[in-house]
Amino acid sequence: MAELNPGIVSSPSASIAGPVHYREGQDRDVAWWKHAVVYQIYPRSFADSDGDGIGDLRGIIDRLDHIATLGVDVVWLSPIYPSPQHDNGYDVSDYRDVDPVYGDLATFDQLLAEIHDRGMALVMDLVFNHTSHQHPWFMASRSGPNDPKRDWYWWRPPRPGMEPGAPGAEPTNWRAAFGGPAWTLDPTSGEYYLHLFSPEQPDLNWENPDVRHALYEVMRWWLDRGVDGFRMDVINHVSKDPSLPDGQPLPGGHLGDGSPHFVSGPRIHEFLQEMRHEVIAPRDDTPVLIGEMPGATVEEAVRFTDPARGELDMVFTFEHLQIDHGADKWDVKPLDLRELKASLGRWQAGLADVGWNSLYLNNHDQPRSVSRFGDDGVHRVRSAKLLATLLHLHRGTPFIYQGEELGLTNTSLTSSDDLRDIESRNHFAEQVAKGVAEDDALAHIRPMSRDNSRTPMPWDDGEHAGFTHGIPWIPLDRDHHHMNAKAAYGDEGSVFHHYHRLIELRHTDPVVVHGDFAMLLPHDAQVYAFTRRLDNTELLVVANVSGDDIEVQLPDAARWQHAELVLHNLNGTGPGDQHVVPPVPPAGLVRLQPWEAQVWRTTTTRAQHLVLVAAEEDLASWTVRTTTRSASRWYL
Ligand code: TEU
Repeated sequence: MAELNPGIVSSPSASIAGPVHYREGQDRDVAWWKHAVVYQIYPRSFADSDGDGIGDLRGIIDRLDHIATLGVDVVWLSPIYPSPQHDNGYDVSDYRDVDPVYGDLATFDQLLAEIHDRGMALVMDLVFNHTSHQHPWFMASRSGPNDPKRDWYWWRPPRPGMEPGAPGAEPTNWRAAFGGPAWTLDPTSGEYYLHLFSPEQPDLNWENPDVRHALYEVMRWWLDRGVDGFRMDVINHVSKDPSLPDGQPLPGGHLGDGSPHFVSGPRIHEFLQEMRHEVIAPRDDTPVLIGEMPGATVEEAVRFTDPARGELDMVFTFEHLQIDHGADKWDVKPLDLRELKASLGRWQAGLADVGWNSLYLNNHDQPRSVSRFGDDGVHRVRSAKLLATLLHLHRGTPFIYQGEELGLTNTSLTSSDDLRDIESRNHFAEQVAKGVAEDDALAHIRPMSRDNSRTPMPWDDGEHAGFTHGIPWIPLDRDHHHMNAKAAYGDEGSVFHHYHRLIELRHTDPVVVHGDFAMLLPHDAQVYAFTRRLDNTELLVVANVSGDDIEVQLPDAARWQHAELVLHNLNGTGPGDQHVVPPVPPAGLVRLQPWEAQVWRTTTTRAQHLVLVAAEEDLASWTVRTTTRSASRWYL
């Protein structure tokens, strides 16, 4: 095996090409990020260089070849700013520095240079809905009602006629995302401050223009340092209805759901347009703006990402990752594949003409997708590759979360001592306080805990998986003897190599970036199938999302008679080894083993197009036409 960076990281096989430079996309008139694949680093858990058990910037630099070799274009760094770490950095106490646990600004500059040297871009995480309670802005604000920064946060007296601190005296009944009321009393003034997440994360008051302009300054500061864009934390929560109405009561208590009063609030579009106008418009380069948007609908996503409106470039939908939620996220329902297809298909259709999708199944807030939607036992590798195949071949920009490319699974979470995440810890405490037995409370948390995705990256089969030479801050809880990066590099059939092939396909075949999307067989509970079409080229993706052997009857068999197999997940072979799967037979019957995914490509001539146009009516009976754009191409 070749050593790209001897002594630091052993590389995958030398046959893998380097990354495609993100500024050298095939269509220069198309936004660069439309061609891109993004890799998210959760710095705490990526690589620790100094043995304190917590990942750091030097550790990332040492492992950059892992990411570059995968072929990705953009690195997204979860927050590295100074922080008391109540929410692992999503509680920022200084927007213009690096937390000493991660390094310093000089090391950051080196990291940025090394990312750029490898032809990749860097996207920073901006947490602008709230700061840490230790941020100097909040400390000034809480110092008293007359402080000039008082109005930078949301301060309110108790409910009329109620004593500060009395049960239910909070200014609204809103529940905080991490449990309890969204208001905390400050005894100094007898007023409450708003925090949609934890009390250590007070919400900034975007109604105040000084706040907004201070935040725009932060953006300029990082852009001038050379970063290439931002992922903006819960950015659709920053505009609250200033009249602060109560929310609908939630079951079992006095708290309510305030989200209708702050999700896509009254001034959100105005704020985002102002941000682009102030920060991005005056620049010569084109930084990407990616909005994290829990609760956003596809109709809103169109407005947020319509280039003509000058707001964001793409947003993260949460809809597809809530289809397995019951009453709340902890109440897990089995996956209904039809609902997943309906949701993703709706976003594909909704953003077909205007705007752009971001595509993800994993991040630092979600359990591992192979455990959630795949089979993390005997079919772990297959199902991880299948999920990747489906996601990466939708239309939009795919996001890979660290470890996803190794097919990492959920942690086993055997003791409440292993819980690290504020949300999981709070939920555990709430359950136990209600009288639930500890084992049951843990079992309740296990499938959805955010800790599932935050365990250390396994780099090799050595002690602590090569993550640290100290004690990891969160237990390394999986079989890293065979599930690690080093093992993946040497195995052509690994999940890692499959991700590389998918990324390469995106970089070499424009149909993956630009092709129209059409969902097939929407009512089938086991098969996920769709086509992508650009001019004469069409891809067929057909996948068995189940542990059964199945047969799929392709309704339009003639179309695939001469198709070429582009990608397959059952072995380590690439396009050169097509003999392992029989070509789609003329009868159109595809046999699929458990968790098998195939990708076919066909090229049609103009004459064939005309025949297909005639058959369009028949097609409608078995496909869901999800784009209107394809119709215009169709008749060309
Ligand atoms: O998350 C926002 C968010 O609403 C969810 O992803 C959240 O983690 C989930 O609903 C909890 O069940 C963002 C960040 O990604 C997350 O890590 C932060 O904790 C949160 O904002 C607050 O900054």
